[in-house]
Amino acid sequence: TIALILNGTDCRGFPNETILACARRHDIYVPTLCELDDIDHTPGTCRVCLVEIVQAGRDEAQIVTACNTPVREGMEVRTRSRKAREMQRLQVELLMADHLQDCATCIRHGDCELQDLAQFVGLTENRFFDRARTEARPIDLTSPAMVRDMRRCVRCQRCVAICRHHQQVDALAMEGTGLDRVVALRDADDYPSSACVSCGQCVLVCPTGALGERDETDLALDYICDPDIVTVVQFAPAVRVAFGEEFGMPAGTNVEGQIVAACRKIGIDVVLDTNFAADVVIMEEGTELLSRLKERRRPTFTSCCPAWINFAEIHYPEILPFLSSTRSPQQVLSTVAKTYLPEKLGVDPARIRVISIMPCVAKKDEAARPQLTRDGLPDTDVVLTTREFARLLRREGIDLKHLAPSAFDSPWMAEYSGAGAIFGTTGGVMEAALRTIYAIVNGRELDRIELTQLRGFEGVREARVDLGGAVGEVSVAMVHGLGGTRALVEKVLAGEADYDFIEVMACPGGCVDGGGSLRSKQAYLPLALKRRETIYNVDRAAKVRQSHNNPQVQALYRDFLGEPNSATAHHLLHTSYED
Ligand code: HC1
Ligand code: SF4
Repeated sequence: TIALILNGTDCRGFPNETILACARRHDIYVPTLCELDDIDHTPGTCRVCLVEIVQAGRDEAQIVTACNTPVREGMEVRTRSRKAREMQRLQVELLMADHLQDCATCIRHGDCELQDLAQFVGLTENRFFDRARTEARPIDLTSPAMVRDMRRCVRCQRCVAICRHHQQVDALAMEGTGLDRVVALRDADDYPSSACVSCGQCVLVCPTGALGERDETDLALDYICDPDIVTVVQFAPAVRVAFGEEFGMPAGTNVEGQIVAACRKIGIDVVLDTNFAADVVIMEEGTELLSRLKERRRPTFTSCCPAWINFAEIHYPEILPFLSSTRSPQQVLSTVAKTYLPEKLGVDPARIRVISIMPCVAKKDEAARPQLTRDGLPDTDVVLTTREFARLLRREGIDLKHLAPSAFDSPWMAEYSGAGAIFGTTGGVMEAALRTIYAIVNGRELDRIELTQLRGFEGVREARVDLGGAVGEVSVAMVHGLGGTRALVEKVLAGEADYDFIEVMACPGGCVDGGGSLRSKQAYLPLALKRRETIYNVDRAAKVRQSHNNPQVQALYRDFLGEPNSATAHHLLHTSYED
């Protein structure tokens, strides 16, 4: 090891270790902005990790960036000397020079890593701000889902790295030089013509408000406050286990009841559950899969993740015939809320607006698809990411922590099985589907409901499951994150994969860590495992654990749809894809 002095204390470093890494191991904070350890990203562009190296025999202190300077034998490093502090402050001031100054109107306000840094270095003025140059930087509003605001970008390049190396979509690139350098869409002028699939992973790692969702909280409020409109809310399986954190509750707390209470408090008329629709999806997709297996059409890919659908359409159109035609739970809920529900409620369907709360950015894209509209109007009227829903509640003066939980009270479309609940984590859709397919094939339930062989967190997992009867053993795969998805799709297209059914979730972890959920600072996906644990507990505690045993699903088929995959079900609950 290497002996050095860090802030006056003798420390040991490792060969090739940077000063930053060594300081962290010794619990010494050095400010950073561009760097993100979880994704192994150290571009050295922000230069705020400046520290002083005291040189024996020299008066002049040497200032270096801690993130890319290795420790050396006998080195003395000061992170809090006057010189180091002054240089850190100057660097943050320079970063602020071409960054909008209106923090109070930024969607990242209060949760921004640049604001934290300004506080840390004690920035009290901004001498170098160049308004004209800053305001000339582009703001891209061409996506229904995302906003790319280069007036708030600090050029950390985390977004470029996550998109290129982790998601392997490579939709982003740095363009321009010097102060005009910005993150651009690679080979495209706007989102619709770019390679971007709206997975939102770039938003999760952006330290500022440069990347975010298109905020629709005002539209939601317009509907909620309009007495002529009947507002219907649905919220995703993962939202209930990934929302309490926004209000300071421990990671993975189940706040389903508080969300129901909050919706009532802000004046939502009908609170429904996307989990219910997940059960309906299993009925449709499971039946579809069985007929495809009979026809020996394999594999079938799941179709509930909208960033995966975008990815297939943009990057691998040849794979589209293999996708299940079943709409996602979000869209199934919305369609049924505008057809079946109005009959039950006795209201004119034209008065209904569906607000959907999702841990996902791409769900906004999905809601805007022309295939998912009725008489020119979208089935899902507003999609709020989990972050926007938190913003909406704050705007209404609600702190989730102080709300007593409420129960759903709708006799339709609110009950769910444990199978519907586990959709929110990688492997969940597969497990839910196999529970029901087994029952259809064998006329009885699985002996062991929990298919633990499907669970786990590795990027790509595979299993063989004996479904008995005429179907026998099936070969399945589950992949989360688009890097692994690309590899798997290429294997399938090359005829090198032997699967019957493949579940794809574009976000690593599945929806529990979706691109629309709470942003962490200086971390990537730190909460997924806690959230997943709670989701499996929701399943364990559920009265009914298979989609086909959900009484409200049975009533929907009995009263409205007929059989799974019936003509009505096909018309309302299935879709098509475009290359
Ligand atoms: Fe998901 Fe889904 S599980 S896509 O990950 O199929 O967003 O949670 O709502 O639609 O049910 C997200 C989550 C969600 C859909 C369901
Ligand atoms: Fe890349 Fe996903 Fe961001 Fe699009 S949303 S730029 S695909 S990381």
